[in-house]
Amino acid sequence: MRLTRYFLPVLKENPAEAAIASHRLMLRAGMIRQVSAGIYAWLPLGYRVLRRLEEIIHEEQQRAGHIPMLMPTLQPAELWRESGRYDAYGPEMLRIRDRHERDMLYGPTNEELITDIFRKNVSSYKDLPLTLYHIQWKFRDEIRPRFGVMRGREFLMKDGYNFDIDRDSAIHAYNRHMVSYIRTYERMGLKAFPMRADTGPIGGDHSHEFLVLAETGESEVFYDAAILDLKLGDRAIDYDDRAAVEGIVREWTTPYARTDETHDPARFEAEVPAERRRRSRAIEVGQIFYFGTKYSEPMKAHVLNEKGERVPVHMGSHGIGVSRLVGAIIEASHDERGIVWPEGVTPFHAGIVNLKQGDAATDAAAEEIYAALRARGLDPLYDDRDERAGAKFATMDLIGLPWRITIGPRGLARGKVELTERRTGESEELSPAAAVDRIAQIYAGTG
Ligand code: P5A
Repeated sequence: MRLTRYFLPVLKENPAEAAIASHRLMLRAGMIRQVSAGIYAWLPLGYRVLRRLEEIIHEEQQRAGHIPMLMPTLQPAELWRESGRYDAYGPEMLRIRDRHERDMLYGPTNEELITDIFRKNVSSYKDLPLTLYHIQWKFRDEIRPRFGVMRGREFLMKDGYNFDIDRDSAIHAYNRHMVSYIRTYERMGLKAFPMRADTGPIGGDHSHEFLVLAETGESEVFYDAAILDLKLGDRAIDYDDRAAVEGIVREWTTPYARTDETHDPARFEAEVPAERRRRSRAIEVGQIFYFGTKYSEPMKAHVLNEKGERVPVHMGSHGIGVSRLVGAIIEASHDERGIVWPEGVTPFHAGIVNLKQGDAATDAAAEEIYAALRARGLDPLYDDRDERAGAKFATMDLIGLPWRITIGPRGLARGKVELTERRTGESEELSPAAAVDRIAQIYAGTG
């Protein structure tokens, strides 16, 4: 993309309404604009990151054997009356009436809707296990929407639902979700830890939240510092191997890690040596639940088991806060100059800065590098504006692309350009071809 043809409305000043870094930087970098309290438009740069997160989520969900689909944002109230949640959900639910006076709602989550689809289409254990998921906008009329996309009213969620014949099989689905989420967050460059959590309005007796440690987080967590060393990396995982998946879950859930709702101070002290006890703020970027027959019983989602008996199906639901993640990644990765995107989620792979726009030699070199990166399947952002070098660097630093190639007349006379890493600020002089090679190598493993 050439910057002169893009839409990147960056702000020079800090917006007064933004209380935390991610909100401020998303506004300043031209990623989002507020439309109404807790409701945002995603401008092109923000939309790219959102799409990138969706791609990673789709890949990891499908690797775990989960099937993508798409349900609507609007749902009929009847389904929620069946489960008993229509009244229980309270004022957080946005209720709508259509022209036929039918009660509708903007879905805050989809347990009822997916259970209805399931019961109308599946009747035998032979069609199980089944896990369906989608990535769709949700609405929760939060009393205090704040921190930009962190606590929105309209927000993007990946929500998945498993259907299994019995508890053991459903627990395997729960474990698959935990492992696939660990991998998903790692690919996004985040350290997110599963912690024992409360089940809230979703219900059930088994739940973990995924938390990213950050001072500005809205959750309070207590954990054993041993969790900080856990890493899945690129080890091979057979998601059908129950024991192997459970082994990984055990690795991640054995050290003490709980949110304040489930925190047990006596146990914390007994289990964790004092020097490893940590208390911190954190951002909840996902949550998984096993709730058995909580929805399948009242909604009569029954299947025939092997003995020919009609039994309610065992279910769980599993969510990732996709739009919140954009904020969480920035909270975890920024400095005083702007965002620092992890390579796995960056909106553009590299920035190209031409220090002397209009100069025949630098223009030609910039075009060549731009074309070469694209030929390698990469997406560069070429700052081809007629602007001072300082302004170009400030924009690149603000929007946080991990790598920058700077082309100036002096270096070019010696056949060199400069390759700079955003995170460290370190630069190296290379030939244009070597700079392109280096960037292609860096991204070779990030999918
Ligand atoms: C699991 C999937 C559920 O709703 N039903 C379907 C279950 N879980 S949850 O924990 O309530 O939400 C899942 C994730 O969505 C994000 N989230 C939000 N993001 C932005 N603004 C909000 N107001 C908001 N509310 C929830 C969180 O990341 C949460 O973990």
